[in-house]
Parts: sequence; C-alpha cells; structure tokens
Amino acid sequence: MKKIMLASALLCGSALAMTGCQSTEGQLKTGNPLNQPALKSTLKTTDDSNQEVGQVYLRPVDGGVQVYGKLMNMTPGKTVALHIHETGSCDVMGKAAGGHFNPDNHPHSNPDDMNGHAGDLPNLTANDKGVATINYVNKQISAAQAGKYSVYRRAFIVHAGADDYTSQPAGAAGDRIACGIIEAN
Ligand SMILES: [Cu+2]
Repeated sequence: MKKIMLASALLCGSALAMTGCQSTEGQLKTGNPLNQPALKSTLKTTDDSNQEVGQVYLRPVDGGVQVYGKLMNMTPGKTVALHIHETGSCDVMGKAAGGHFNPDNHPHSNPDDMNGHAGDLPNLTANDKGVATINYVNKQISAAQAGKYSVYRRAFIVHAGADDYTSQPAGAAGDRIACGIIEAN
C-alpha cells in the first residue's frame, strides 16, 4: 500500500508537474475546491444486519481518480480485498454486483497494472481498532457520470479475504462481506 502510494506520488511529480500536480496526501490536506469528490459510496455489510461500515469517495485528480475513505468494524489486523464491481446492486449478499469493472476485457491483476481490471484496487488492512483506510489514485477509471470508464452506479465490494492479485477472475478474495453503490456526491 505504502509502496503503491509512493509510486503514484512520484509519477505525479515528474510527468505531470506542469499541471500543478500535488501528491495525493497534499490534495487531501488542501482539499482543492475545484476537485471536490464527484462520487461517493456508503458501504454496508451484505448480511441481514446491513450495518454501515463506512464511506469511500472518488474525485478526479491529475492522472486519474483518487479513491479515498475509511471503513470501520472490520476484523482487526485482517487484510481484505476492495474492488469496483460492474453492477450497481448489492443484492444476494453482494453477488448481484457481478464481476470486477473491466471495460477493456483485461485479466485480473494488481491495481497498478494498466493491463489489469479497471476496478482493481489495493488490499486494505484493518488496524487494531478495526479501521481500514484507502487513499489510492486509480488511473483506469473516470468519476464522470457517463462514459466507458465511468464508475457511476457501479459498486464497491469488500471481500472476506485478501486479493492475491493473480488468481482469475477475481484474486481468490472470497465472500463479499460489504457493498456500496457508487452515487453522485
Ligand atoms: Cu471484488
């Protein structure tokens, strides 16, 4: 996770410096008013309790879409997968969300692989209080409300286990424990 964020920051600093690029951390702190989150998702458990676990926001940044937020009530110390799935439904324990968002019909991979699924995201690890955070720039999706790469009205899925970034078609991450439809913010 740390490594991935660092890589994003470096890319930002070098290739895109002309556009006034900031690190992801800097963008979060300054909250550039021109780049407020365009989309938002409230994630809830897929079981009958339908308990809210947190929010994830998406906003356009230089070179991609920043995906950031906080999930609570996770199993402390546990690493789990987070993906964007193609269908905006959380029914049937999250199964109705379908497969990973994959507009270019690529194989599943690690999230930094531009030839993987657009919906691939880094694994999350909950701290000792069961809180997991994400702050990642996805370069293969759009936060617009239409278009081939738009994630509007698609769904975040949290799995019971970690994504191995290799197994097809979804990283062998196990059951779908939480889900949230991506809505306009
Ligand atoms: Cu998934």
